[in-house]
This record gives sequence, structure tokens and C-alpha cells, in this order.
Amino acid sequence: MRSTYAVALLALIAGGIWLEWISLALIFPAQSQAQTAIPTIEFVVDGGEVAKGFGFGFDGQNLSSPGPTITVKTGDVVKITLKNVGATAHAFAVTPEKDDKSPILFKSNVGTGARPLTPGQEGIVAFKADKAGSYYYICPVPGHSILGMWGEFKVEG
Ligand SMILES: [Cu+2]
Repeated sequence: MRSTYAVALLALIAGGIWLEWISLALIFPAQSQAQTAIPTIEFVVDGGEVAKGFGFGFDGQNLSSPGPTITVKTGDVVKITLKNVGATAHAFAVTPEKDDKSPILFKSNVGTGARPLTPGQEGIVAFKADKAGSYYYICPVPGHSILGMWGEFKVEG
């Protein structure tokens, strides 16, 4: 008999914990760090075709190859809006080399090489640039960076 009470008590406690967890999950829905962190610097970047190949430009300005240099400070939460103003698929990523096989740094990508933005589409990413250095931003769609779709991305110490 005593064990039945113990089981019932445990079930009550477990149920209470579960309900508590459910209510907390409803009050505090899961959010990525990027969404909760407030951006400290923001860039709107256009990507698309140029006369010979592909390029980037700050929003509303002419695209160029290479694109304009993006400079941030170490620890900045960087918000990038990529607008695909081109006629083919494009994406954005900060990488150590201007090569579409280079790894993506800081979880900085808008789209991927395999799942890029379609013409006219926009995408947003926010990420913390937490390591000083001279990097690149590229279009990770295979073959685009070598056709000029890159720019320098500097994280100043
Ligand atoms: Cu591209």
C-alpha cells in the first residue's frame, strides 16, 4: 500500500514538473542567440550580375566586382540583409578565403550554395563577429565567387 502512495506522489511531482516546463516553454519560446541579440551594425547588400560575372553593392548603389569592403568591430552583432537583385540565384557568407569551398564563419550566411535566394528574394542574418581578422564575404553558389562575387570583410580588433 505504501508503495502505491509513493508511486502516486512521484507521478504528481513529475506531472507538476512537466506542467511547469510546458508553461515556461510557452512564456519563453526558444529563440536563437542571433534573434535575441540586438544588432550593433547593419548593412543592406545587393547581389547580382555585373557586365562580366557577378558582384555585390551596398543597397541602391551600383554592383561591383569585387564588392565594397564591409568593416565591423570585434564583438559587433552584425545584421546583413541580402537582396538578390539579379536574374539568377545568389547567397551570402563570410569566409576565410574568397572561394566557395571555404568554410562559413560566424554562422554568417544568408542562404547557402545549395539553397540560395531566388531572384527578387531577400534574406536576413544576424551574427556576432567575435574574432578579429581579414576575411571575405562571398556568394557561396558554386562558381560565383571566382566570377567576382566577393568583397573584403574586416573585423577590427
Ligand atoms: Cu551568386
